[in-house]
Amino acid sequence: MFVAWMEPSSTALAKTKELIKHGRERIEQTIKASGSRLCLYAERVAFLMDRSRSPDKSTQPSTPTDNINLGPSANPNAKPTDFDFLKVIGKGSFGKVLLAKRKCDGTFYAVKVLHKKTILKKKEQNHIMAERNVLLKNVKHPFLVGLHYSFQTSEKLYFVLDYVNGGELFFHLQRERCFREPRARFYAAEVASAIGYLHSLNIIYRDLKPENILLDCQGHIVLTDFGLCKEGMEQEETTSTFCGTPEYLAPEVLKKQPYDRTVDWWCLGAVLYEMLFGLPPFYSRDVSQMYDNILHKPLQIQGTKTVAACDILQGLLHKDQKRRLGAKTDFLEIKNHVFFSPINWDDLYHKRITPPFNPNVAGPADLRHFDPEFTQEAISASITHTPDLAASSSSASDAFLGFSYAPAEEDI
Ligand code: ISQ
Repeated sequence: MFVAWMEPSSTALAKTKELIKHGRERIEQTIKASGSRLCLYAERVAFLMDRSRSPDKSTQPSTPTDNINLGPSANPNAKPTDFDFLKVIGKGSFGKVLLAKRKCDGTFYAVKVLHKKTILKKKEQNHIMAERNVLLKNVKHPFLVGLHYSFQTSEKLYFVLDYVNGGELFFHLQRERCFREPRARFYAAEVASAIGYLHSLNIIYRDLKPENILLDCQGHIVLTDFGLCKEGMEQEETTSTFCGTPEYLAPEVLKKQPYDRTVDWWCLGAVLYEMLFGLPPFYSRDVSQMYDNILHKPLQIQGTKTVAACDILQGLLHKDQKRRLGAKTDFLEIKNHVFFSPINWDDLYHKRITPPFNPNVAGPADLRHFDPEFTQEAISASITHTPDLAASSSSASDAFLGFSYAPAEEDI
């Protein structure tokens, strides 16, 4: 059964304009978030030489920090110089994610680099080492980014993760404006499966956001950036200082009220809504208006969508967390909702359902969704001999000498 809704043409025009505008804003946000600061090699050399002449604060020996327990993933033999660091592919308040190529075998990884100082300063040590920390638990799920191993220097923690190369889900969404229900259902089911698994380990994802939802080379969902330092951020992330995409924030998070696992079902609702309509729920160009909408505006569901889709969106995007879908039996309620009745959850988990879209990458090492100019430069420059100006192995600045473009030194 379908709920039909015809748009008057002027409204449709206005909506299209808004979609284009939102798309542009999203691209700008993505560029900002990826923060790829590309430094010309010559500039880099000049900078390093200049620095060696007039030492400033950045050349002072850093205060060594105690070892942090990285749990079972810790690899005591690994070090930053094992990698060529190629590009910043993600940024957060605690550090960065870099595309890196392991020198010994040429494998690409996404290496998450966290500053111990920042973590300690933000009184997050307990959180990073907390027993509930995802990276210290044996977290393994087909739709969560895989952690290969971790290591540390006196200043930084490094987490060696799968490099996922099918592109951001929302990059593909932007190109197509919105997805039909079967495609949106497939992605939402894989996201829900991952969230359900995290909840089974008592982990709340909390701030699922568009840039954390990637596609692998086959077109399956991969969630990144879950679990690190989620707790304890409330004090800093006020509505005015929050840095990132605020669209998916649940009302209770915005109000800084206690939240529970239902916060993730709100986010799932937001993802599903955006896939079906091309804009986040409660969207406004004016951020404070959007906050107000999230807190007070009833959910509007327009267009031709099935009753099942409308119902699950109303359930997931319930402002009252106690009445939200998932509040009683968590993932089971989501799984059993009629919207997901075409999904065989066992087949889904085992990746026996062919993804509705193939990102068209040849394999895990295919960097198609990667700036081709950079890739070419990196390959040709990597075989060129360059003088070693590196200061120390922990700074790992030697890792990118020899590349025409490199991430800024403080990134690695
Ligand atoms: C893996 N591949 C691509 C991007 C990523 C961003 C964050 C964490 C892991 C990632």
